[in-house]
Amino acid sequence: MSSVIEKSPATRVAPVATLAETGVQAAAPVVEQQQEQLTDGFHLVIDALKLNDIDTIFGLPGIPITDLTRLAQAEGMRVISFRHEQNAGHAAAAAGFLTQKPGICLTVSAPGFLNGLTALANATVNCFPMILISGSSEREIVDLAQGDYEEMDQLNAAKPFCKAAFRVLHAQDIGIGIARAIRAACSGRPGGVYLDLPAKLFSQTMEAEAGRRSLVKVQDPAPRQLPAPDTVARALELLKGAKRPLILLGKGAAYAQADTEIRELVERSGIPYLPMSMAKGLLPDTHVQSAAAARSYVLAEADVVVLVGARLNWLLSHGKGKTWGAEPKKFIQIDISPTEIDSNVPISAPLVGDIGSCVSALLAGMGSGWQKPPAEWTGAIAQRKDKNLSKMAQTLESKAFPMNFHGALGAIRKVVQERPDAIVVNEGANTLDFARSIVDMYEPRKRLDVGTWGVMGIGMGFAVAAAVTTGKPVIAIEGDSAFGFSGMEVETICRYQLPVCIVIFNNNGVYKGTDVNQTGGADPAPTVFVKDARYDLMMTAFGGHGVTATTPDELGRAMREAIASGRPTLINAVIDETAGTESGRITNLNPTRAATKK
Ligand code: FYN
Ligand code: ADP
Repeated sequence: MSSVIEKSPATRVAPVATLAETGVQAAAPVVEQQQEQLTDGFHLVIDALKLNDIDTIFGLPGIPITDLTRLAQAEGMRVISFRHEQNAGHAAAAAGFLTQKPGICLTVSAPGFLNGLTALANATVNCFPMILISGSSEREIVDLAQGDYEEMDQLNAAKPFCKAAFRVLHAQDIGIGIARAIRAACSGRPGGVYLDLPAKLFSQTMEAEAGRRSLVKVQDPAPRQLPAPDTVARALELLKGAKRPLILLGKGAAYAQADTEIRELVERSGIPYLPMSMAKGLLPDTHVQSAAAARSYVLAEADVVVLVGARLNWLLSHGKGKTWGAEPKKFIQIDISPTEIDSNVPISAPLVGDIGSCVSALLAGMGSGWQKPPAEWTGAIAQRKDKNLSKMAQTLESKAFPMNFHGALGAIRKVVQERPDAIVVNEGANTLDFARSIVDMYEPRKRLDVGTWGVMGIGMGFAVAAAVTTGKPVIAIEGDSAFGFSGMEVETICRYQLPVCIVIFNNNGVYKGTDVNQTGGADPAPTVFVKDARYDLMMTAFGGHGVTATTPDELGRAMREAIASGRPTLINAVIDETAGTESGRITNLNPTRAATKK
């Protein structure tokens, strides 16, 4: 164990100075007590994380974990300190998604814990492995409700929003507590885990050797789960008979890091595929079998749909209704969570297991002579794709001034095409929805966005995590409203000098900048912002590079300079304030208002 503390003995060996040196008869040398080596809660937490190859903590110092952050850094861990725990939590979750190791978010008690809870819940919903570790107040006081500093029963508050929640009261249990949290976060369906560490735990000491022995190196935290052979046969039988098959790739397929197997399944079967937003790049979006530009058509017309790490939730209209056409569908579902099967509609051929094992089993069963889908199916898709692609191409050359979404995203699209290794973070309403279909991705796990919940505020946390875990350039494509949720982390990005280029789509409001206060009163409408705000000055305020772009050429140039320099950069992209629709492409989710009173 690297971090051992020496318990200073009651007496110590005094160097015996000679009479000549001191003129005084030297005291008899004291026999040195055996120096007992101790460790403490602080060091045990750090050693347990390091033992499990966790080298980074995303957090925010404060009582009772400030010294833990200092010691962790002193012991060689990377401690990324944020301005708000929600952003640290989002960073931990994104790190989990990118690395398959649980991202660690460390917060203070009560309010800091609560700030981290949104990210913990979002990680759980999105199946990202993350551990929220929070200091907490003393059990004996909390349980008697005697009013401790930041008193809160954090363990029970966390439980509804995570896969598992644990509390450790004794130093000798820290090793097993962290091991349990790691396994809970990574095994099966990944997700968020809460670990509660009361303040008194950190200063508890124990004999160093016993402490070392109490630590647990988690063996195989996410064991492979193989599908039953009969389920593979059933799925292949169904797929063989399909006239209009479709493969639907979800973010679970991206997380699984079974990239080669997934690509082989698509290409060997010849089946068209549709990527959900965070699965983009598993195969390049320009791939001939991509049906992304014919989404409505393939969802409505497919007769057999293979779900690979994708849930039939709201993003897929729950697998029913007009999105899915009139003809009944047959679903094959690959998922590690058995209870996900039949969540919305009956699944004809469930394949329960990890995606790598399931896809490999399908490939083994397909053999080499697999019959490709009928040409009328793939031809019809190509026709619709071409129509949408050419319609889109025209909009991307827009030279409208002020810029509209398409003109700006047309410039970004070219930059990402030049730098397929860059990681794109994307949030907003119109900024999200237009970017999703305009900015092609070419490599797996290069797009991080609002995910299953459509959460605003993931931007800067995800951008920090992407830069810290990969070292690659990060392009954060941000709606001006979305950026507002985590904008203070611009200082964090500058403090760590991260290669993050933030592009803010500044159209002066949540959806657009033209709403007015119906009463004619002095207050602005609830959905508008300060007109022509200079977000770029926020970046220069902290030593980064800030610039305003009013044309696609200016935007493209500034992005290329940012990526080449590796400097934190914020580009304030001025967008026509009349552009955009309420809630982007999910306007339909807004409740319809009765006719307003005259
Ligand atoms: C897609 N499309 C394209 C392309 N890609 N056309 C041309 N070129 C390219 N590259 C077409 C696609 O075929 C569809 O047209 C259309 O563009 C939209 O495609 P998209 O965006 O993939 O699909 P859609 O219908 O929007 O998907 C539904 C959805 C999506 C719910 C999955 O809207 C979504 O993920 N929304 C997330 C919203 C969210 O969380 N927002 C946060 C809000 S918070 P057709 O096939 O002709 O239909 C505050 O507001
Ligand atoms: P999307 O929104 O992109 O469709 P979802 O988040 O809805 O993706 O679905 C992801 C699914 O992937 C979840 O049901 C989850 O259980 C599953 N999943 C995550 N990792 C794996 C894995 N390694 N193997 C199999 N299924 C996985």
